[in-house]
Amino acid sequence: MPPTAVVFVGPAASGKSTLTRAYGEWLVRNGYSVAVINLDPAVKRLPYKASIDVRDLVRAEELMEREGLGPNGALVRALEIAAEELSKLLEPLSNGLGGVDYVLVDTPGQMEVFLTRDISTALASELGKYCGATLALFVVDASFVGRPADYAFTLLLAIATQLRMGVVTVPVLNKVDSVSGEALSKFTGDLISEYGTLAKLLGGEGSTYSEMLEEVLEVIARYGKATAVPKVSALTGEGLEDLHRLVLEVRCGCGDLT
Ligand SMILES: Nc1nc2c(ncn2[C@@H]2O[C@H](COP(=O)(O)OP(=O)(O)OP(=O)(O)O)[C@@H](O)[C@H]2O)c(=O)[nH]1
Ligand SMILES: [Mg+2]
Repeated sequence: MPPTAVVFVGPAASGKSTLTRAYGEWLVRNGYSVAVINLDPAVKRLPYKASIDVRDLVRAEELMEREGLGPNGALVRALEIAAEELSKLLEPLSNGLGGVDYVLVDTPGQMEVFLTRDISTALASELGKYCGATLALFVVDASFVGRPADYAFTLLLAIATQLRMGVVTVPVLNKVDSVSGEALSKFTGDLISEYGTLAKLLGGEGSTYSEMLEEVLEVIARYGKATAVPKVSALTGEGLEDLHRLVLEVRCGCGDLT
């Protein structure tokens, strides 16, 4: 059976790489075989062993020296090179990386660079060739649920990711270990079941920005996948079972929007 691909996308430092490792280890502990792909050409140290590593092709740091680029310019250039060479880089997927059940893909911290360049669409297309289903997990820092306007904005980014990559993208709240239960009790992050709560919280903020987001919320609810948002900790392993349940649910339901 072809593998299921899970792509970790999200704002800088939300825990994509740590969660990639934690979910990968959880899968292995539960009897699945897993391969991890690193697509961040700027990362220095990875918390997991990558089966495919974009840094074997290009490193942002080397481009800074060789081409005299700044950190962002080097990342843009590195991702351009990676997009051109992506089918070669991902060639080991053609035999399912030796028949693994899951392929986990870790993406760069500068999410907007990743999403606005060819690499994101090229990735979805390459994964689509070799994987039975592809979905994206949009990793959000759990402290955001205590800031309704910020949280609604990140949900919008998750929808933008879905639109851009053409694969179902669902939010995941990470770092719940560092958020108090009280903060999560007002609003748990589930947009569909708690649509009214989030809309009310936004309305209560009373700024033009939050009013605007309240309207945007309707769009998010229309296009977002109606799933419960898993609350996980990549550090303690809390909630990974719920995350896996979500992955299975999305895989059964669709996988690909193209
Ligand atoms: N408390 C807590 N910290 C976490 C958790 N997951 C990640 N972190 C920490 O958050 C920081 C960023 O984690 P990364 O996994 O590097 O995040 P990332 O999204 O891959 O970061 P970039 O690739 O640089 O955008 C690190 O210090 C992690 O140890 C978590 O579940 N709980
Ligand atoms: Mg990372």
